[in-house]
Amino acid sequence: MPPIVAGKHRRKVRFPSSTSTTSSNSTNQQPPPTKSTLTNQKRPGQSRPRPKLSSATTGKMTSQAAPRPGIPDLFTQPSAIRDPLVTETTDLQDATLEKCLPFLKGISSTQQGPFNAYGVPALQRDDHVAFLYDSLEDYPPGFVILDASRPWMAYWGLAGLFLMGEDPTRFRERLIDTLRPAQNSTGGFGGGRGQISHLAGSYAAVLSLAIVGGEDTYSLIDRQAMWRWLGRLKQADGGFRVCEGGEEDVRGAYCVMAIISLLDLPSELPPDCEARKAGLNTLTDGLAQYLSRCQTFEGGISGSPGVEAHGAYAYCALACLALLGPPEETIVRHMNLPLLLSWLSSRQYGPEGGFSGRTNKLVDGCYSHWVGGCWPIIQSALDGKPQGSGPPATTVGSLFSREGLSRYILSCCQSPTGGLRDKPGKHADSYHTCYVLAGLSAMQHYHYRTDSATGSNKSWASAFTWRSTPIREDNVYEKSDRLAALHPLYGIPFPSVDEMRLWCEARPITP
Ligand code: FPP
Ligand code: K
Ligand code: ZN
Repeated sequence: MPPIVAGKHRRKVRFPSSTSTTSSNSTNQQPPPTKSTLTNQKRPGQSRPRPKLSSATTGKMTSQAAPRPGIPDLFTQPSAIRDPLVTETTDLQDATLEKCLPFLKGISSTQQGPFNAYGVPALQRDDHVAFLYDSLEDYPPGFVILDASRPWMAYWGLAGLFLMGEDPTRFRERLIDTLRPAQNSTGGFGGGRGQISHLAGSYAAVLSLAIVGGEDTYSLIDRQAMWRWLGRLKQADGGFRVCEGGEEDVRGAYCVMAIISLLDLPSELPPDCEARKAGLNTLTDGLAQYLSRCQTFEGGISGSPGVEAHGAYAYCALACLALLGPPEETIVRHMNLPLLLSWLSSRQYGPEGGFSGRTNKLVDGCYSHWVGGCWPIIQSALDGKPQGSGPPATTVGSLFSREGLSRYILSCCQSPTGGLRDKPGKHADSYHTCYVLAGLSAMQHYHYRTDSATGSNKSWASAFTWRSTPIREDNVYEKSDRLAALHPLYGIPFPSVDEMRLWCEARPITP
């Protein structure tokens, strides 16, 4: 993803009747941390053993000021287990830890409070809401690269605002004006006017339109042309290219399944498409097998067969499998679950509490969604066939530390000028703001499936059985920091999923 920074050029644009409540003007009572020093200023030779974390080393590596009360040592002390080999990777990890520790301890001078009894700072609601509204306004010429990401900018802004309790439907007219010229008569949406259709842009466009909702909005989408275009992206090996002539990867697979299930497009391949010549009949033929080939020796899931496992692709693949059918069938059948659990669990780091995207890389706030979003799907797969209209009577429970991730998000990912970020030292952007908030929301909710689905089309039934309920116990954040819930497979509000689906079901496309 290109970095999207709406920093100093931001315009303060607010709607008059914002529903957000808290204002953030508390003081940081702790003295600023001592200036941090890194043990490894120069990179030692690859073969040199990495210094043990004796208390002296720990003292040098981590700022020595005492943490705020209420924070367990697990989140303020470097991990006891260290790779003994010094490499560029371990240096970067040490430097990242050094940057994060004052934030985890709640003693960085750039953190705003108030801090609660768990030593966790409040969500700076007003600042993040202002940042998101600004992200939907004009950009100066230097941001021209964003012209190819108009549907994404809309999605991140609208989903983020919904999570924060704002009303995204007020953007309905503006969204239609923005997306109408981005749609191509040959099917799908490009990043903006005059750009070829791309699955990522089309996915973001459909999700944004679903969020703002309404008759005019839904009818903007040429569903017949969309279906024909998707047929042209289908490949003989079961996967999808992201655009005509473009690369084939797991993003494509997920975006197509999200689009056809929300828009109730026919599962059959259009009569004239290439994939039919390879013996395929439906858009879903061979897809689960393709995803299965993307699971790597580590247990994670890669963008395409044979490359490195990554959290963002893992989410795409698992959400795609959960759209294809009940996850206790599709995921269990097509993934090695024990190996996947091992890799997914390894994505959460201590003491940071946040997730990394891949082995030997760093925590990043956006993986709160990409990796954090895998967990409810896995949990549901392990809970098995839904039994009633409410949450299952027994559940495997949380398979990761909700507390750790909540701490990382609230302590390390809030930019002092509004918006959320990858990690301390990085700028906020609307991509990270959206996905960090989505991760925090997922921490605050329990997502499960029921035995009844919205709509009548049985081929996508499982996708429409998800519900959510707030988790009330074991929280380290305040009531006022609660966010709205998103559908775990689509990343949009539950009612947006149901309304778009029902509207489309009532207007079937004839193949
Ligand atoms: C690595 O970046 C990132 C990737 C290889 C994947 C990015 C993909 C997404 C964010 C998901 C796209 C999903 C859809 C639905 C279109 P990096 O090397 O900068 O970061 P890292 O060090 O954390 O791996
Ligand atoms: K990253
Ligand atoms: Zn990121």
